[in-house]
Amino acid sequence: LYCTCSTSKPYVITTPLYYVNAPPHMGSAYSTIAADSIARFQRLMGKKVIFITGTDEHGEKIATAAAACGSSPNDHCDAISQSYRSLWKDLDISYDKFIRTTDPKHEAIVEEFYSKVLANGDIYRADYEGLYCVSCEEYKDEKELLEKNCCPMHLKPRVSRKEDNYFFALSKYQKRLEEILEQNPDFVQPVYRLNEVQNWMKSGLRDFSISRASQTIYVWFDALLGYISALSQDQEQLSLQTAISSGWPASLHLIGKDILRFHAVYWPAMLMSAGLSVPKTVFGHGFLTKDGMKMGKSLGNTLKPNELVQRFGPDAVRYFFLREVEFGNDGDYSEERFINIVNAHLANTIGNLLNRTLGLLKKNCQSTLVADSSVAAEGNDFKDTVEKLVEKSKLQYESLLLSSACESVLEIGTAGNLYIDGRAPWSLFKQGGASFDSAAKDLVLILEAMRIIAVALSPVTPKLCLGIYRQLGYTEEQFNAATWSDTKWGGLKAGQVMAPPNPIFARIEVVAEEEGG
Ligand code: ME8
Repeated sequence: LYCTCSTSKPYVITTPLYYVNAPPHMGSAYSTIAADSIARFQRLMGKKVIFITGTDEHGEKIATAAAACGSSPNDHCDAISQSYRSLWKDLDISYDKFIRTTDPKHEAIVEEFYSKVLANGDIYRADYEGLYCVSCEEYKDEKELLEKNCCPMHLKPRVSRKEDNYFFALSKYQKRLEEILEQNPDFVQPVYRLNEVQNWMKSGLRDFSISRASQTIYVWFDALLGYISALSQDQEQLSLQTAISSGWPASLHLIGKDILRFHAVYWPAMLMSAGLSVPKTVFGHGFLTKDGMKMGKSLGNTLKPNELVQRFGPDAVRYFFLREVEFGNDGDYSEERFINIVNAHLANTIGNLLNRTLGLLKKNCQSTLVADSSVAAEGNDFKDTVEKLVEKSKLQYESLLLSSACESVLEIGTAGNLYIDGRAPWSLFKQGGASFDSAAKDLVLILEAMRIIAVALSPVTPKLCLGIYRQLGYTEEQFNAATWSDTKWGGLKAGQVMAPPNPIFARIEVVAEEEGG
């Protein structure tokens, strides 16, 4: 059942399907930004990528949220779902499919799947009594309780429920799940999340309720299937089979650690029951915190991503969270740190290096390269440094070490700054003769390094990288057609004309607050 993916199979990557109980916050944006950078990297690697995101529109808290703002559930869902789409646009999210779980096509897939699981004898009816957390949409064990019946995640009391339910026979899959985890150490990542799942499984899997006898299908059972129905969305024939032939199983489910067990345990068991392959990898990232508290819709302490984007632009937001948070771990947001990092890395290390190099090129070489970058690099170890760093970043992207990948690419910029400062081409130009010629070659080296940065950092900061490419005399089409093979040294050629200097990334200026203001 475990997929050994062939090269022709698309790389299918998913974000969680977000609840529409409230507009997106920085936590929702974080998962999606990370997924987008991975999708973009895989496209650079030549993969056909299917990047799935969307909204989860069932469940009690959504109905409650709609009622609270006086809208009908449909209008409420339409409006919030749309706010996700528009944030994704503002953040340059290159998704391929946006699935809404209220889509009738999705509902048809859920029915087909349900009947397969039913036919397999994995659904039975029984009474159930327990404590339910509406925010998690999950029954909780006594041992998971804080005092006063509170859910530790949402700090809200759980409600006692007794219902006639349909259950999914999860316990039947204990052994097979253990085998998957053992045989595929990459199935749950990072490794400390795999340990969490294994520990959780040790206490024995309990069957879970998938529907109240009187009601619709349990939100989680329904929502997870969104990943599959997204794949058959545009197919003429709507069925599990078309979804599968369109790319199932997923290569990577990217989720927050809060919903790890649904993805790493419930979901593979459901898939096995229906006779489908399990995903290749489930990656559980950490939480963004603000003042040390998980940022979340239920807690109301959110950072508004659209405000951040408006103030600082998409690249700064994408870069900060991917570079600053070690992918997998929690990370804290502070405005001061945000501004410092973005200024130091994007405005100084990259932007300023490009700008001063283009300034020198304009002044001394009419903005034209004097040599092929491969020729200019002869007998110079700067090229080796760049090649090593870019190779390192590739391996890091492949291993989902996104922060390290950013770091390696930035090191190319740091090496460029060191090189230019050491060589001081501005004085060599003044000396004339052979010194002038070697200074002109130095500029070619730096600009070639900038070209490589533009390709290698494009999964993280696409707009900024397009800006670099343009200044190096390329078109947007050429940028869009770039692949990872373009990180190879030797792209810039003699005679190529660069744009005049024009800062590609404006430093964020901190406006000192007025006394008392
Ligand atoms: O759970 N830091 O939807 P959801 C980082 N509908 N990421 C965070 C975060 C934070 N503070 N808060 C939330 C659901 N997230 C279900 C999913 S999937 C078939 C159904 C991210 O709107 C994180 O990825 O509550 C988390 O898993 C996701 O938002 C949950 O979004």
